[in-house]
Amino acid sequence: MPLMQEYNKDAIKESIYNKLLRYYGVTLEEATPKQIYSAVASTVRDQIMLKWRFEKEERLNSKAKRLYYLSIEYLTGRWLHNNLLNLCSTEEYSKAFAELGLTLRGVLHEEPEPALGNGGLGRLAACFLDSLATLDLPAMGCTIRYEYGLFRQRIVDGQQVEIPDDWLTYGNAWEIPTQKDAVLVRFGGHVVEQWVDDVNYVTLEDTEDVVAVPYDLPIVGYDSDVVDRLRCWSAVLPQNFNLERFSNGDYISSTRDGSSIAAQISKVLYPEDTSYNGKKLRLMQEYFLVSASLQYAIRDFKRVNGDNIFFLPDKVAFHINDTHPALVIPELMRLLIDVERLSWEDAEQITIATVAYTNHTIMSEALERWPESMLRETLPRIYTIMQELNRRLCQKLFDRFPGQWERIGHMAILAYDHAHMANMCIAYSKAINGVSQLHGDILKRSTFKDYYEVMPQKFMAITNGITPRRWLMLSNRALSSLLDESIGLGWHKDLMELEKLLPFADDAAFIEKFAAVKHENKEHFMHWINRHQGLVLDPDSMFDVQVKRLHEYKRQLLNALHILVLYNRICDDPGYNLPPRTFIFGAKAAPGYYRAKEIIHFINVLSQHIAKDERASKFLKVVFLQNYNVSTAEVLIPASEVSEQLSTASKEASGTGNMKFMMNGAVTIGTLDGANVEIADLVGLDNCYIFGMRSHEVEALYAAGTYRSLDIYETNAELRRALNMLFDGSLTPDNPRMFEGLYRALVFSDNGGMADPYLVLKDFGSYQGAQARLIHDYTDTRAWTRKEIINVAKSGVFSSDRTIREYNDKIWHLKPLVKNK
Ligand code: 26Q
Repeated sequence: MPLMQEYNKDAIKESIYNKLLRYYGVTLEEATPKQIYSAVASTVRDQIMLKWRFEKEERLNSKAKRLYYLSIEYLTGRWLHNNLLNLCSTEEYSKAFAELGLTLRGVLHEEPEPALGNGGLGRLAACFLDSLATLDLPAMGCTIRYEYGLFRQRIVDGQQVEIPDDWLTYGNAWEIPTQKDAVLVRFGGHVVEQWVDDVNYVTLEDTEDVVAVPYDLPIVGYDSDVVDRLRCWSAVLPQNFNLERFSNGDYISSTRDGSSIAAQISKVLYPEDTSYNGKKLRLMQEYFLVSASLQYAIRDFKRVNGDNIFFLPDKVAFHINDTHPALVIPELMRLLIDVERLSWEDAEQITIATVAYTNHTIMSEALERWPESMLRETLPRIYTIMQELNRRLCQKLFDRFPGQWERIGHMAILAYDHAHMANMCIAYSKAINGVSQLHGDILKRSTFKDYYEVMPQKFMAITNGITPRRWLMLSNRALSSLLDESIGLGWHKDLMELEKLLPFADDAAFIEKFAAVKHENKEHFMHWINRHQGLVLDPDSMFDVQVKRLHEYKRQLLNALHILVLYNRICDDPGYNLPPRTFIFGAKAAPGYYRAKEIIHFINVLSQHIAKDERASKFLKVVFLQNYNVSTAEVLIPASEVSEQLSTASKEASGTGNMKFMMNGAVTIGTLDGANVEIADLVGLDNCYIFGMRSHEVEALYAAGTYRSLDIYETNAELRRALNMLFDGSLTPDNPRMFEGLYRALVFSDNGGMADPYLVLKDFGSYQGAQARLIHDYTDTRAWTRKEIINVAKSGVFSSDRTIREYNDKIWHLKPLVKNK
């Protein structure tokens, strides 16, 4: 990479001086930290743009097939460090910073956090882009340029408070507006059909139109010449928008047809969707993303490959990340039929050959269903296409299962007044993918069993992965250096080489070095949290971590109740003497998810309660991290020793946090769910702590309907005591019944629903047993460190490079832009 090597520290320094002067008219001494960040980012961007050209030209020359990966979320985290790393420039920049009196950490910290996602699904999309570019594969990520990302979380009086995330206030140094690729997206209106010479022409009239303007973020591959892009569409109202009325607060009549909802499309990630208008806005967001991306993709296809649309499946792949972009299917049909003038049959064939779908959940409330009336009103032409897709599908199903109306209703796209998006994705795409082996099995065996019977060849399971660039090289410099010096540099390009570490697991000198790295990372985190939340941690205590979205199925409550039981034991036993532990939680609850917020409150109350007890707090500390996000994860995960992965078996499709912890040497305590199953297989039962019901047992228990958590409450005295503390005033004397709702939901089936649906009580005893083994093992530092090393050594398979290769071999069939590298 001659280009980057020429960009040495002196050139970097000069370029930073120049940018400061030209952009802001200031010297380095006068510049604010934000200006410095921005100048630095701009120098990095200059380097990227040179490579960007290469991608453009090479893709045109080779007419390479391109992937469009559509996702309503992209949880990218900050860019500067990642771009430096992937350009192999971190070292030169660090030298330049040192001479300028700056620190890398200080500059990085100034970048606003792009939080255009919630959790695993969005982060997976970001890891995929990193791997696609690294593997030189031509790809474009597509999403929405939300002006406000996921809320920022503050904890006030122990409770979550949501603050708007105005991450674009200071601009975004990486984005490149690309007005020339703007397209029109049309909503509402009515369908007009015209027969001309036996051909049915369908048009839409009186629509409400929105302009989709793309802003591209460059995606630099690691040590690669390819720069892919993440295209973020922004919604702008066209000229007929009446600005004057809008500024007078008359939002409703400010647009031509009297509705203002379109103006909100790219305002915020997940607007509340409890109201009709909230739901409709979300539907509009999904169509906006899909329609803009597809129109552009077809335009680009023609520019590169000419007008013969029949070649589309050879040149373009659309990937649907969960059902949120499922409208790709009817929108592609619309474009092929109404615009390209293909027959239904041809359009259908092309669509199926071009589109693939990944499912990320079996939780029924997250499987998208839209009221038919809303679709008809918002997207009338799309709706008529879905009707026809449904009619043809049901006809085939009827031939196959005559008279089985219930089964057909279950498989239909439109049934019981709702559109079932997952069914459309399975029926009209070439592949449906599960995100771990277990999840893939569950989709076949249970969730989409009927479909599996009809089209088994479409079902795949490609286990998720994480990019080792961000989650090891960038976030864990200390471990990366130790790896370099012990197993060489091969792991940078092939993470399976981490296995070379195995022999070192029994090498006393290496074990010591590895433990020192962990300790250094713990101290680093300790300073970090001290700066951010004013907390003081003991770096010699065990760091035990559960960070992820807050959801009942993830069972943060299981962890918290176990801590409460430990606390009671300490209070009861004057001779208690086990290694001190710091339990760290981080989680955001969806704003409308009452129970999840209650759990956050409970964890915070528990934390304060323990902190007040001088003796107990020698052994236990509970920390709730505010506003858990990608940047926090980068500091926390390398410092972690125990990774809590407690989901009710069958509910966590894969998990990717579990992989990040493993790769950084934390030992998993978890159920046999999602990718935990594969982690346990890889490291062996001696190097992780597995507990709880298996997924088939959970399914059988639900089916039998015989579970009574009350029985467990009555028989397990320690657990009962902890549960009683939720309403007896021990934790909250001013409001004794504060958490009675939590307690009741675990023990009684108040509202006709099942008590303890996520089996917290059922798995408690087994969890407690695993915890006892774990804490016993931790006391032998050497044996424990050995487990950590084995975890790192076996984590190579979870590189998203492996995941992307599998997707490419089985589904996309893209060719690298650079050959013989
Ligand atoms: C659906 C309908 C209406 C509003 C919101 C939603 C919605 C939003 C976000 C549904 C789901 C999500 C996010 C899901 C998610 O993050 N899933 C995770 O995906 C990871 C990547 O595959 C898996 O590892 C996790 O197991 C899975 O929980």
